[in-house]
Amino acid sequence: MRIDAVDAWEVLDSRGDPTVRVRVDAGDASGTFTVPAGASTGAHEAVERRDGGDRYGGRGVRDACVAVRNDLASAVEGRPVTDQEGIDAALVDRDGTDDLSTLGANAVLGVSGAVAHAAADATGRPLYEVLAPDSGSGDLPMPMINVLSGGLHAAADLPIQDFLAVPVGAGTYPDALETVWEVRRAAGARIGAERRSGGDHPPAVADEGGFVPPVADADAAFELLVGAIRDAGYDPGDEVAIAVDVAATHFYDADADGYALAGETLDRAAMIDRVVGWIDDYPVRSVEDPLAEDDWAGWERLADRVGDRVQLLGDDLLATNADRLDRAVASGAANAALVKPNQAGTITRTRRVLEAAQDADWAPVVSARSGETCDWTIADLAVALDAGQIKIGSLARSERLAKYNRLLGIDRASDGGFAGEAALAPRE
Ligand code: 2PG
Ligand code: MG
Repeated sequence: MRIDAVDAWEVLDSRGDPTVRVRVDAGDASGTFTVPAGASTGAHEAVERRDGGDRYGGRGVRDACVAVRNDLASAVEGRPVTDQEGIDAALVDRDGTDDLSTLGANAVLGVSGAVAHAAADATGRPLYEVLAPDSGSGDLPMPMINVLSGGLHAAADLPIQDFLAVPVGAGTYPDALETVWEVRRAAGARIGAERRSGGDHPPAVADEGGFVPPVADADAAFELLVGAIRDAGYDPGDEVAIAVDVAATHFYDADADGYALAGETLDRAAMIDRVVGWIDDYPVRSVEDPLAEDDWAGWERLADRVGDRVQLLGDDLLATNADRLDRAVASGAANAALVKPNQAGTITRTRRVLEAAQDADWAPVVSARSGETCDWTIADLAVALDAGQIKIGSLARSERLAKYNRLLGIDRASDGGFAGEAALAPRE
């Protein structure tokens, strides 16, 4: 079945910002994909194209949609819709730059993702099978689920971006969701009880559905989450562990060469000590972006100290970029890689980075962005490539639940194997 039409138009995402939606037609089959967008974006991501100007505060994507229709469509029309690799190569070639800055990574990924969905429709198979290697698809991933939000995702005083629960004691994917639902509810009750109004109304939520906690320092947030895990009846550490996305790039002050954390600026050594302190004091099992995206020396030093005990997860550091992953593996700067399709720019590039992480015995974690739609492609990607872990946000807001619920459907339709705690780095 060959591609005979490609269309693109502007829609609005979960923050109400414009984003690119692409539809690919191949005979009677079709597929649609909608591109996500980050807020705490790294400097090394493929380049998202925005219109600038007055429309939508400069965040319009009409030019990216025009690029799909005028430049990318002709690169893929006539090609077999199941040739994802060949199509992705043609898309990258048509852009002509490594970071996809000519036409825009949001234009390129839009087509790449829609092709995958059209291939699923054309072959009558679920997306997680179409994206899987010949050996077949993998297990349902262990989710790390956002409970408390700060940083660039919330109008909070807390500079650290995400405090997440990892239900390491859960034996199935549905159990994992139910466990964190209880923890999240307990966290909401604690926050509600501290507010002057008290009562039963749930606290305000941030971009990814996490609660905005009334605390400014990391220790208070860790204590709140540990307390919520206990309130929910779980053992902190053995049954529900903590993951944290420090997102340190976004409070690193280049002029001071230091980390500006709630009223103090820490130099690299002090920041490393601070992170090690959190790992020692709380049941922290995974730490994402504890240092800034180009602080390679800091990452290596931290990995030397704690890389055999906890998952050190590179997001801004790696930017789903094959060269940066190679460098990090060679230098031992981390032991896990966040994998975001829109950092990479095509499905094939995303797959290659994920597989390179697996080959290095690192743990890949497929991740949503803070700006999303009800598109659930990453759920299928995580199962197809047996990623082992997924990060979608909290158990609230439909753009998050669309993906959690898609995984419940895959669990129902498949054998329901669950990656479980063994998916986390460091690998035994
Ligand atoms: C991150 C993501 C998702 P954003 O930092 O990991 O939480 O945020 O999409 O804003 O980069
Ligand atoms: Mg991150």
